[in-house]
Amino acid sequence: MIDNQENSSDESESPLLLTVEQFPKSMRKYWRSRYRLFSRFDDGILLTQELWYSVTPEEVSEFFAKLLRATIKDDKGPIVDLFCGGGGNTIQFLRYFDKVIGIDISKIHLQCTLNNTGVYLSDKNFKDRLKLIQCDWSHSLGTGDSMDELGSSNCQSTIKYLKEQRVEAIFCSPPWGGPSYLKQDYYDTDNLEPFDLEQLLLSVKDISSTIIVFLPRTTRISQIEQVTERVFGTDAHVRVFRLYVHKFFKALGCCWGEKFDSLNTLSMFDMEAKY
Ligand code: MGP
Repeated sequence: MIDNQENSSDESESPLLLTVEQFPKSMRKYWRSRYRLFSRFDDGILLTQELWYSVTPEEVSEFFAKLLRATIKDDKGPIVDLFCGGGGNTIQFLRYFDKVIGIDISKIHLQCTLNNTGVYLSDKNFKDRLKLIQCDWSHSLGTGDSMDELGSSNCQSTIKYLKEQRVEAIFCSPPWGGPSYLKQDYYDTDNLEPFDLEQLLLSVKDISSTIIVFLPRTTRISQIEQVTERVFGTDAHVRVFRLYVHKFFKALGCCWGEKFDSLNTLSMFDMEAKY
């Protein structure tokens, strides 16, 4: 089920964080938001410390899944959830699409994704529709540390596989560098991990021409536009959604690709999907 593409040791993985007693004080707000992150939290959701602050709130994940469903009429290939983390987005993509590929550097994140997807989907055949791949995306541009040739070749074989799948869309929710991004007035997309926004777009644009990147709400639109021009040319444009949860502005959803030009967002409102 989980393709172990890296030979990473589990010792560096962050442990599961499951009860309020285990929470550092600075992170209690995430515990209070647990049902906004996962409405079915009590049914067995598993998250690590890193996942608590980076998982996409369910309302936003469902918005992304509906947005892609409204954009992609006749899907033949899968949706890729790059940096799938705790699986919040993967779950919603599986509700609206037949096939999803989740990719993450961390084995424990992939295990959380698998577990959390099982909490939501009653269709027990979902495992046939979901492929999880452990891959360190920092090797995707072939510029990674040459000492780690194994990681590099594993990442290249993942990319080769993705190109064969005719991926319909690639959704990226990369690490922003932790919650401290909120201490700055503006977020600089050069601080994204494993590399900046320009490199991230370069690393995915040959896998699918339909791309979404989830970014901090404090990112300047002008920076997103400049990167768009550098990667896709002067005629290219990006569609940016401001994402709210219970009226609070949480993040930006940035969409690239011709398919978003003709998108009718009204069609998203009466969509229904399976659990
Ligand atoms: P937040 O950054 O803690 O801001 O989480 P919040 O809750 O608005 O803070 P407040 O103190 O102003 O209330 C907002 C959302 O951003 C989270 O639920 C995640 O979906 C997302 N998010 C936060 N971080 C640090 C990351 C990250 O590193 N990567 C990704 N992909 N998403 C993140």
